[in-house]
Amino acid sequence: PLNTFKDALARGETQIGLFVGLGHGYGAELLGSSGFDWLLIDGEHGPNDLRSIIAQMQALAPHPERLVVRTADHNPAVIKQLLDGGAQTLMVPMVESAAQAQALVRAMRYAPHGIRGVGTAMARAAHWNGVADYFAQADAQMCLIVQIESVAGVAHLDAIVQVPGVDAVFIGPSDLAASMGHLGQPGHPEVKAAVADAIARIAAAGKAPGVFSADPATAAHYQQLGARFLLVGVDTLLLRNAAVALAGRFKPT
Ligand code: 3PY
Repeated sequence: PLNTFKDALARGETQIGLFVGLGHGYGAELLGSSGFDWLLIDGEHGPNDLRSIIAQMQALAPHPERLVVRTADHNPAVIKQLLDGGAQTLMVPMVESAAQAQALVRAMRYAPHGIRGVGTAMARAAHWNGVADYFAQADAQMCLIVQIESVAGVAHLDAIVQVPGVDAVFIGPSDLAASMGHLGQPGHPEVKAAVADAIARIAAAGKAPGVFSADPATAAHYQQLGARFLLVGVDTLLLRNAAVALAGRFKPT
């Protein structure tokens, strides 16, 4: 299918999303129709491997426009397997240079534009008019979101955002805070100022800025500053907090 998430980002439409950290197809299925524009299957911090990610992609098959997968790292071999399994939009953590961004763009494209190997056992082909149609369309449908979440990444942001094939830049406030010497304080004023500056620079370059905050007021603040795709919560925290609150009503401590 054509990548309507990529198109929405290119048009500057706001996309509100949720972290999916449960690592299970059943959880992804429950969230698929929960009202969020996009869902981030977290292959970086969630308890995931390739098969659990593919199970979640299958669970989200009725909502392909909502599916974004975060990789654990920059490994092109795993990127290839995720794309063959059906992912079209990837978020890649900890990008710190234009060269790293270029390598990721190439990992997501077939020759002559990249190094993606040509698989014949691809699940994705089943959703197109055959393999030839997929090969004709795939490169153009790939959507790469790079994550900026370190002092080095922020320093090289202007070069990273210019790389053709980088569709959007997502700022990771927690890692950025740690990198700035404020571990555990994504709401620290210096971190918030750095996030605001990055949002402005990404938007000025004509790319979509994105950011995470589980605090609704902070997320709304970043949205006002120009963030166009946001993660506003985490499924594991929603489940845990709802369970604690309900238990507490019957068993006050
Ligand atoms: C971070 O905040 O560092 C993240 O990667 C989550 O968005």
